[in-house]
Amino acid sequence: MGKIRKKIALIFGITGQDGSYLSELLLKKNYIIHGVKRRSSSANTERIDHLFDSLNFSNKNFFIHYGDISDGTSTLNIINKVKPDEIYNLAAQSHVRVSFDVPEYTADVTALGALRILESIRILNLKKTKYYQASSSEMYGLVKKKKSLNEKTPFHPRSVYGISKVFAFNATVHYREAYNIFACNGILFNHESPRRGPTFVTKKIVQGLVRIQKGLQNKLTLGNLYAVRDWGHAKDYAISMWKILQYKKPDDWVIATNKDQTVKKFIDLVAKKLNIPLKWRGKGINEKGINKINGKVIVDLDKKFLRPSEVDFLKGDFSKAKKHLKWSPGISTDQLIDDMINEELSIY
Ligand code: NAP
Ligand code: G4F
Repeated sequence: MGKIRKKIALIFGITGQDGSYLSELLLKKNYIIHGVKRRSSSANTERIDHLFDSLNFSNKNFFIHYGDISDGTSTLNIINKVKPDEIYNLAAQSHVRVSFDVPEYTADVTALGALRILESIRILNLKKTKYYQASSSEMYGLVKKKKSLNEKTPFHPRSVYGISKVFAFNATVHYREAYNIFACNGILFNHESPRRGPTFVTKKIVQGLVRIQKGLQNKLTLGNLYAVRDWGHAKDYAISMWKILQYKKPDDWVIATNKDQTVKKFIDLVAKKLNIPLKWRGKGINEKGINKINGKVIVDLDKKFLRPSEVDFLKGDFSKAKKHLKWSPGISTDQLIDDMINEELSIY
């Protein structure tokens, strides 16, 4: 009997939160993984260092290539060299607030980066290569009614990040329709983990409150406390990415938990778990979180963390994925917060 050929996956954005969980999942599923990493002056592989020999850039089933999706030639060359069965495009300038500061760069990477990969698949005539696009609930932007959003809800992006993701979403649909490429969008709602970047709100809150509890920081300064988000665990969401590419036909899928919380509620939950006695006082930009026992300000607000236009409400209806992909979130918000807190506590 001949050996079964291992599937080959190429991951753009392998050094990010999702790239690391997806890599772990695919290695368990016996894939050969190729990942693309940008050159940086300091280490940017800490989320995947446990998966390979970082000096030699490889292990048996795991290979890292230098590349950048703002560079079409290198993107095409890597895809041509690897000829993957599956491409996961997780690479992006992924911070919404930062996209207000660097709009042109965000569009180049987040919008045109996806186009460069899709064009490479088309030019190289890779008929069997499947493509996953990391689309985002940020594309919904301004929603008319505060109800669960699904694959049919129209997009009204509120940032250049959101606009760029809408471009990449549409490019993915277009390459599927025009060139018959197995190209799919996962419309993922917010997902977090201990590996979340430190400037995203959940990680900032957990890190800040743990440090306050340990006496290492006095207060946490934030922006809009009343934005509503649907927060899942990145580990669960990596499973959905793989399932999307295994489905019998290419399609677009909402991945979410269908639960919603405000930023303020998230702070309350973390504070409670850390036994920090928190009460709220004041209104608007002067609202403050205060330690009930000693009266010290633990949380305050600064306009610099507000956005010129905000996405007020995000909650996702994942019933299509549940029905056809048999995907549901396995990790609750409560467990997500425990996971993030435990990781943070283990540092000190
Ligand atoms: P992340 O932690 O910020 O990771 C982004 C990845 O993209 C990193 O590996 C980063 O490399 C890489 N990257 C950035 N610019 C690049 C470029 N020019 N060329 C090649 N690689 C580049 O984001 P994440 O949370 O894992 O999210 C993964 C993807 O899903 C992103 O596209 C994001 O926009 C999208 N998304 C995320 C969420 C969420 O809630 N997490 C929800 C919906 C969609 P460095 O490590 O060098 O920075
Ligand atoms: O954690 P955030 O920065 O995530 P945001 O903007 O929802 O974007 C994340 O989720 C998207 C999916 O919907 C992804 F596509 C995107 O790549 C990223 O992963 O902010 C969440 C909310 C916002 O409403 C923000 O205004 O928290 C509010 N917030 C309040 N204070 C803050 C802060 N956000 C950040 N980053 N920092 C603050 O101090």
